[in-house]
Amino acid sequence: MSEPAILTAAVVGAEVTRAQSPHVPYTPAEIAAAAVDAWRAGAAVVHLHARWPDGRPSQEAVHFREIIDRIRGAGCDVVVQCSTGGAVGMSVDERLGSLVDGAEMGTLNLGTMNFGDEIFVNARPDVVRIAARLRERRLVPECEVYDAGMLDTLAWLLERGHLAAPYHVQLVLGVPGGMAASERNLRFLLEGLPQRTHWTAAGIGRHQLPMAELALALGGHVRVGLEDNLFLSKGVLARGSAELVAAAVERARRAGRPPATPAEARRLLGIA
Ligand code: KMH
Ligand code: ZN
Repeated sequence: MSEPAILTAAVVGAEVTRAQSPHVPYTPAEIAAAAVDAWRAGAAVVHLHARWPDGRPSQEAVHFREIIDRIRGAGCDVVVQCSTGGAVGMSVDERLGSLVDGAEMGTLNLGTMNFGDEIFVNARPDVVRIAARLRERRLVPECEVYDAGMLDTLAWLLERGHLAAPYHVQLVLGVPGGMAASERNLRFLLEGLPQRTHWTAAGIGRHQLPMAELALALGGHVRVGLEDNLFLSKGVLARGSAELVAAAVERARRAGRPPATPAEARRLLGIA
């Protein structure tokens, strides 16, 4: 039997806006509802950002707490992963606001890069500091890798003891300024992963579902959702992340990879 596929739903992110799609959730209630819908559609993990009610990105603890309370209040046992990436331009202190009680995983962005026309700053001391905070709070890190050199940073963090198992790796392909979303790039990154590392691939924009299919075929896990892609197919807006999760579920079943339940995802990811 093939390993179950962990489907992660990235339901809002920091960049997409209602001007681009009316389905982007903003308030804690809307974000929690999007997370619960994604779980009902088959997601085992939700990757959370928060917003102010006017749509500006927020890393405020009060917003993350409300989102998580609402998710649990709906009887939803999805794995909760909070972003420490936040939005371009935020300080590390601000970004760490998301690591509230109830979070089970936190992201760890492994390097500075062009992010569209902006710069996403993750200086190595910042990465070490965020890794330490994740360890203190007993959260499983998800290492966000956008470019090949970030795998060298991953190896450096492991060698120096800043990071230790359990950790997970997210290969984010297609951010303008990072590696493009191609099969060649994904295969190249996989060659550089430490042995026995669990990984997920996230393709940006129109690459989302093709990358999901490829990741499933190569033994990886999948991230979909409005943070990375607003469209279900060319010109057709997804009415929420749940529709993209449903599309990923279909692909997982076709690939002979049953979608993992949250309990299976916790076991695979080493979440206590
Ligand atoms: N919003 C991006 C600049 C993460 O969640 O850790 C960073 C991001 C990564 O979304
Ligand atoms: Zn994110």
